Amino acid sequence: MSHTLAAPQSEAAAATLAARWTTAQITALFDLPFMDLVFRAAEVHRQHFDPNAIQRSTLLSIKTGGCSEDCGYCSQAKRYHTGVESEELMAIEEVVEKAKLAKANGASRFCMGAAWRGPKDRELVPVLEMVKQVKALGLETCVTLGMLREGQAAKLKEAGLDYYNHNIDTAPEFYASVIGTHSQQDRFDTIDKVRDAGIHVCSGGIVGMGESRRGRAAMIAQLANMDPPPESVPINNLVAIEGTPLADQPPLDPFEFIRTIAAARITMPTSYVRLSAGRRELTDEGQALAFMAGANSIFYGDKLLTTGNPEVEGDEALLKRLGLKSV
Ligand code: SAM
Ligand code: DTB
Ligand code: SF4
Repeated sequence: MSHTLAAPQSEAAAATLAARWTTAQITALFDLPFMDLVFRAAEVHRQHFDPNAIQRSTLLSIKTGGCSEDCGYCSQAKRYHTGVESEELMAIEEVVEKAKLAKANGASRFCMGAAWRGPKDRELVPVLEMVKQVKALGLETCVTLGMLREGQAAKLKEAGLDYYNHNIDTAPEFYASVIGTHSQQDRFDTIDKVRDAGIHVCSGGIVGMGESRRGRAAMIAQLANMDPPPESVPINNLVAIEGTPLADQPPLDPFEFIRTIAAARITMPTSYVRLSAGRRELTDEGQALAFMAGANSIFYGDKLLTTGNPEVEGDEALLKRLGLKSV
């Protein structure tokens, strides 16, 4: 595997990159008093980033519903009755129009998601064109299409793809209780293909699916121990969707969600940590705490894939109230 994206600049950087986090060490971070944990995360954040800057990506579902997989949280799995209808791949022109709008609203990256187990080669062709045209608008490009076959990552790179999102979703030992139609190893294999093609990796997971604190720590350890860690790490709080097996999952304590963000920040100091799904369920004060704990990117736009996100106007106002600027 080649690691061209984060070639160590010095011996010290090499040592940091090679450092492996154990689940026990990360559990110990989670176990810290909340204020100590957030303070530590904020210190790490300030060493590597401007703490008053937030990166904004806009998401678009380019192919909604009808997915063959059984991910227990997902509204788009065709086997669950969630009310999400299966749609065809969106027309290229429509995608480009949405990307123009996202840019006008202040997004720096445009992320296109498809409810596929993975694209067939012929399905990838129009997506490559979308990537090309969105990139030509001066936006960073990101796609999340599921598992990739040999050669597909190289084609995406050639089209101008900057980031590929592929989450490891949860702790290795918890994975099979949430997803049965593919394994976590399949996810790692796709991440390797993405990295080998020289595309930036966006990988994170979901909390609040009934995993233990140790499970959350184990998921963070898997991400932090990637060599190099993902450049972008989305931390999603489960959006419990009616019709899915996780519909009745009780909500996670928001402080535990923020602890997960802090642990991601401490263990992946140079990665963007994205406060992802579940932001609508946080108060403005909760979001400010998450930014303090090291989150420095958000999904921006009224919709995620099938569920809501905070309204653009509200986000603009919040960023202004907090004196946060855009990257
Ligand atoms: N099908 C592709 C895949 O599975 O990678 C791309 C789309 S999939 C919806 C992208 C990610 O969204 C999932 O890996 C999961 O982390 C997140 N996600 C999906 N449904 C969610 C939910 N209800 N709550 C929180 N995160 C969710
Ligand atoms: C990620 O980690 N979160 C986004 C994006 N990557 C593709 C998706 C969140 C989906 C939330 C549920 C929905 O809207 O369907
Ligand atoms: Fe399909 Fe992705 Fe949803 Fe899993 S998370 S059911 S692979 S769309």
